[in-house]
Amino acid sequence: MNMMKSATVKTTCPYCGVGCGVAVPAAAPRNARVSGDAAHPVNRGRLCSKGSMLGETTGLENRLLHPMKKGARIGWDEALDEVAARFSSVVATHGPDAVAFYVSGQLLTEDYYVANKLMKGFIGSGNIDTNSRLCMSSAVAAHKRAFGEDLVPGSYEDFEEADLVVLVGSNTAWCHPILYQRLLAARAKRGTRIVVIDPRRTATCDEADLHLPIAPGRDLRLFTALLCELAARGAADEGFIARSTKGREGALAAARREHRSLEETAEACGLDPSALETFFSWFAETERTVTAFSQGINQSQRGVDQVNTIINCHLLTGRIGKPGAGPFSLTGQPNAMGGREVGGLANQLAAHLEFDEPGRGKLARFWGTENLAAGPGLKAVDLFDAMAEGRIKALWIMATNPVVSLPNADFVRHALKTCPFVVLSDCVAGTDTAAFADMVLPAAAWGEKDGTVTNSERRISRQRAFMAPPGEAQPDWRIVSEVARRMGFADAFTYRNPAEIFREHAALSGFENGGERFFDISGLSGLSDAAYDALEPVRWPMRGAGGTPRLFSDGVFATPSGRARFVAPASTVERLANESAFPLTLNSGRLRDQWHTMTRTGLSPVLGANAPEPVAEMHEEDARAAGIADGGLMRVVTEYGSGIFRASVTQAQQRGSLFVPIHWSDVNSAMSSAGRMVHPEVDPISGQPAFKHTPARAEAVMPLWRGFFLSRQEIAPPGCGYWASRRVDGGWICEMAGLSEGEAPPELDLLAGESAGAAGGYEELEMRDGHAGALRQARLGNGRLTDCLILTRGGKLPPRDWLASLLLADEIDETTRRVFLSGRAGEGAADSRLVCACMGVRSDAILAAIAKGACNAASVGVQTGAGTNCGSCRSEIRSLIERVETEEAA
Ligand SMILES: Nc1nc2c(c(=O)[nH]1)N[C@H]1C(S)=C(S)[C@@H](COP(=O)(O)OP(=O)(O)OC[C@H]3O[C@@H](n4cnc5c(=O)[nH]c(N)nc54)[C@H](O)[C@@H]3O)O[C@H]1N2
Ligand SMILES: Nc1nc2c(c(=O)[nH]1)N[C@H]1C(S)=C(S)[C@@H](COP(=O)(O)OP(=O)(O)OC[C@H]3O[C@@H](n4cnc5c(=O)[nH]c(N)nc54)[C@H](O)[C@@H]3O)O[C@H]1N2
Ligand code: SF4
Ligand SMILES: [Mo]
Repeated sequence: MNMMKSATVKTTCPYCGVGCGVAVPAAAPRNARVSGDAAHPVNRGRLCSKGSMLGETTGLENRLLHPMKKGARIGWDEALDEVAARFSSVVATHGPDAVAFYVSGQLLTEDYYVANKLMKGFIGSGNIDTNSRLCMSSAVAAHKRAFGEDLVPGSYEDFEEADLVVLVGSNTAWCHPILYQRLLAARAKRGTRIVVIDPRRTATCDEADLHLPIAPGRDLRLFTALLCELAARGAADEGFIARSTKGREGALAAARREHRSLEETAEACGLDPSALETFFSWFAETERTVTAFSQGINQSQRGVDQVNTIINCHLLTGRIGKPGAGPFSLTGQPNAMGGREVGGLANQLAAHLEFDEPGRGKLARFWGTENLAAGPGLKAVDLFDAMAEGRIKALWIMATNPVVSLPNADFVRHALKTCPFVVLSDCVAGTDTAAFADMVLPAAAWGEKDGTVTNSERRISRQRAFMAPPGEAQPDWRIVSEVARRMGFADAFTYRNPAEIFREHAALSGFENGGERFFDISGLSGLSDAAYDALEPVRWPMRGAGGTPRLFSDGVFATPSGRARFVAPASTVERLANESAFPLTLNSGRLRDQWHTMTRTGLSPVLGANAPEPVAEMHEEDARAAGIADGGLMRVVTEYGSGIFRASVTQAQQRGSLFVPIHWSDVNSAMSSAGRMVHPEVDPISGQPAFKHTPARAEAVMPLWRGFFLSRQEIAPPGCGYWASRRVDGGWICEMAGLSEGEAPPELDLLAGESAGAAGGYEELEMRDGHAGALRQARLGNGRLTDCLILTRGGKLPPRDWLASLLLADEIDETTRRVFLSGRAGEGAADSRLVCACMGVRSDAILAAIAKGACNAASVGVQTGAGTNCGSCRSEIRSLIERVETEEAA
């Protein structure tokens, strides 16, 4: 009878804030393929490449299975006792503010709630901050200033019901792919205009009616000007302004001081005046306008003011709380929003209560504590500063990798070394941060734990377990509760399951809430365990039954007066021009197929194929000036650190700007970690780092030798100046280059060591050409390729795919051996790369389809399947078509 019900487990994707539903066969083995949940209102069955490949990342390959102390396995009891004892003793000796938690928008709401309750409610310090500080805190602060509470007004339907969608500082096509696909599908029907505001021409620009390649950091100026122009063009909604807002005159007066003419603003923003005029007039004339923004806005020295200027434009035009209209903060992590609901940021309390009265009093009563933190704790960057000064003596990090993701990352490493006791809870072993932890605790991972997450449109969805945690891994809420008990707070942490925690969280949201806090999900506080298990995705607020797709439709906001506030920015004066030593602006962000520090997506051969190496993008004139060649190596240098990247010289990048991906770290590369180079500048209000705008310079790097190493076994760091390794089908591949005389070219024996699985010994193949500095070595075990090394001083290297495919072959035949040794390895094999990760289609297949007459992405899709799932690769397919057309024309 229950067959249908139990045949699949429905859960939510653990990656981006779109929050797609995922369906997994019940009792599926590890690495089972997942599919989209056709019934989930967010994605209706679709998944992007990362979601589609979840099955490739749920193996045990890199899992942390046991509690470890300084590298040695210990028992759970011992580990929990020690964590509790160390934290208690620091609190007793130095006070509660000498300890801290640094947590993550990748925790489930229940985990997060318990961690926040322990620190703020019972240890009694505000020192719990989260990586959402790096991500959403500017939007949070701006929401509070404008709306009186951290509220995202709209929903995804608004993207579908809008006539103009402005995407600012958001590479939606890659970072919120399924929402982007919903937008494109709606646009095919209603002809929605899309404007993208981004210094780079990203994949998101491909479908845009207008791309404004704004100068970095000038959005404040742009939206200040927009406000003036909207007023001048008669777009103000006087009725709404009078009824529902405050402060229009002040904001407009301040804006008018900055915006004198369209030409002047265009010049300041580095934009063509006619393009700017188009944008202003489209915005002025389109009632149904959504302005969606993400890290290009938030991660800026003026992030909060920038978000408020965007909101100002929507308040002036009354385009908020209506179908197809509103400012929309795109959240990054799967539970960025849920973390804010439970008070994960150091400057707020749980359930949207503030550090004031009556907020503190209410929370203290609800939790029954006398120890509630008196005031806000340290924000992430300040927290690590305090640590370096010796003020934080015990730190617990959960579900984040700060030595990679915080700015000025080498300083973060130093701060962690200074801290006497560092605990890390992670599901993966050997992350970059683990090297700095005294104790690592094995957390249950996605698919093994139960709880809820809230997506960008305030939608609460269940994550459900479909596998047992491996080894001794435990869900985060239980680990934290156990430590709380051992610190003497047993009565407040009696939870037996996540449903109990959720009920308490839901009850708190309604506690002494006479409607002044919009965050209210008290309608869910009476869920039975079974009802919690069966919970369908629902959007808050939810006071009784049914959710709320859109806020503010009655024109009432969460401020004491019920009116929204226009906020005049402090001033739009831009940061100082870059000094001559660092004339470029270093931007950093995401690639289509990787998630942050790659601890999970890095396990997937498919996801690693589209962007196999860390690439820095730059404009051709900047490249020429620095002597940097497309495809060569380059060094990016800032005041804080440097990194080596493969250069991509591209028109997509504007002059004066560099872009690097954030995904590489010391675990998978020599020196390609963005965080080392990022300055520690933060927004003065939110404390969010300005990740997008670090002054930098670029230099050419001339390798003495180059090559790659392919192995069936995980590759240890080869110790040369440049390397980057990744998973391929059947093994690993590592790109390498020697950058200084001291780095002798490696030999296969040294790199490979003794691999397993060659009972009868190895057969070795070798070709050396001392003159050309060429070396080709391979080892075969039982006839199969186990490792191979190819090096050259100045020559060409063979296509990686051909060699990598040999790892899968059962036998390497005579012809293949001869080809390998002759140095013509893979000649004739096209250097193809994976374009469509979902359907596994490579560029050679797409080129073949184009040769057969496919002239647009749709017909390539019909012939090859490429681009027919999540669609994020269609821009790459179109560039292949364009390339062929240009070549044919030439
Ligand atoms: N594939 C993938 N998707 C993800 C993630 C991932 O790791 N991988 N992470 C998730 C998370 S946590 C987040 S926060 C989101 C982030 O999602 P996004 O914010 O869309 O991603 P980013 O690449 O960080 O930055 C967006 C864009 O801001 C632009 N930008 C830089 N400076 C400026 C500026 O001064 N003005 C303007 N207007 N734009 C500027 C950059 O060029 C970049 O294209 O993605 C989520 N989705
Ligand atoms: N230069 C630069 N830096 C940036 C950004 C940028 O644009 N540029 N963006 C910033 C932003 S927006 C973000 S959100 C951050 C993200 O940065 P991080 O949070 O540091 O990145 P992740 O790799 O997602 O780290 C999550 C960690 O949690 C672990 N994990 C996964 N699931 C669980 C779980 O259930 N429990 C536990 N305990 N652990 C788990 C993973 O293995 C991983 O080690 O990076 C920030 N840093
Ligand atoms: S868009 Fe992709 S990464 Fe984001 S939730 Fe959906 S499937 Fe996951
Ligand atoms: Mo983020």
